[in-house]
Amino acid sequence: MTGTGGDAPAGTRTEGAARAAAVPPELGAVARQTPERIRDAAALVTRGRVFPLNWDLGLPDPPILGRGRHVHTRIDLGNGFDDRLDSFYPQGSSQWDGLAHVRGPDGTYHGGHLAADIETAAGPLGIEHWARRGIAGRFVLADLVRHGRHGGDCSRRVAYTAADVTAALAAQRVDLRPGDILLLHFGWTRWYEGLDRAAREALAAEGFFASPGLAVDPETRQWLRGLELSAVAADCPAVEAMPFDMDGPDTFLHHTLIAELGLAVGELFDLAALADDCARDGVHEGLLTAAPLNLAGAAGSTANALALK
Ligand code: UVW
Repeated sequence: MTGTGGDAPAGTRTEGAARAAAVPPELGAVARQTPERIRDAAALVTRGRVFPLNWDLGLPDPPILGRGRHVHTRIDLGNGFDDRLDSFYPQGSSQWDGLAHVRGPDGTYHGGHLAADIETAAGPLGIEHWARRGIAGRFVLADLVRHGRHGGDCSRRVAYTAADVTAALAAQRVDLRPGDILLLHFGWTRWYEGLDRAAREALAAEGFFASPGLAVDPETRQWLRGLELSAVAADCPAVEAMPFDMDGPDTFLHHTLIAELGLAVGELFDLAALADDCARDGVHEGLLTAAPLNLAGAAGSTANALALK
């Protein structure tokens, strides 16, 4: 994604490095994943089932939202192989958006940090701070294919409000608790897999094409503030409904999710098998773990996420 709107306050790279060295790393809302909550989430693993949430690294194909296609070279060593990835976008497929991904409408990043603070590999908002800690907690899956309004047809912009998600969770008889990781199943990855080449190319060419996702209305933002989640992840490209207006103060939910609340935001998670399993056994909660790339100063990472039930 390019062009998040707003002008960053001035600051040089050197000033930024000095300031960044002086401020402790920010975990944002991931700090809500306390040992007690992780222990309780682990107790939800009763069947020993593991659901990898990483989509094929080569999907979407062609890449969407301005990202490029990685080139995978297998290097023949004579006695085996190594790999090389060129033009690799860690946020091209299943991904975490880190705290440096989007700044707020006032031009500052989560915690009031300035652009100069994060233009350094030693900055307080890099994804490495989550990598060094790990992401782990109770997940709750809201199945908006089975309990929503779009029936898994992801070709239109359908905006899900707080009331919609709350109703789905009530129908599934599951609650949200502080520290949780909310998973939103819109059916986008499965829908995309059913598209032909021409339809996929049309999406890639369009930029911010239509997609279901969370609404950006005041009630939904207030609901998100009150939930005290640690993360929210979805199988659609932006968690929020697309298209959106990135430049308005109240029209881009990433402002609230990342810059204000400091949530770990997951996109293009492959939730299809997990959602099918939850529908089968009626259990929409479990343990989620993820190990973001330990890449200093990065704004995002491949998801590297597993759900366990
Ligand atoms: C948005 O930020 C809207 O999408 P992405 O995280 O894929 O850049």
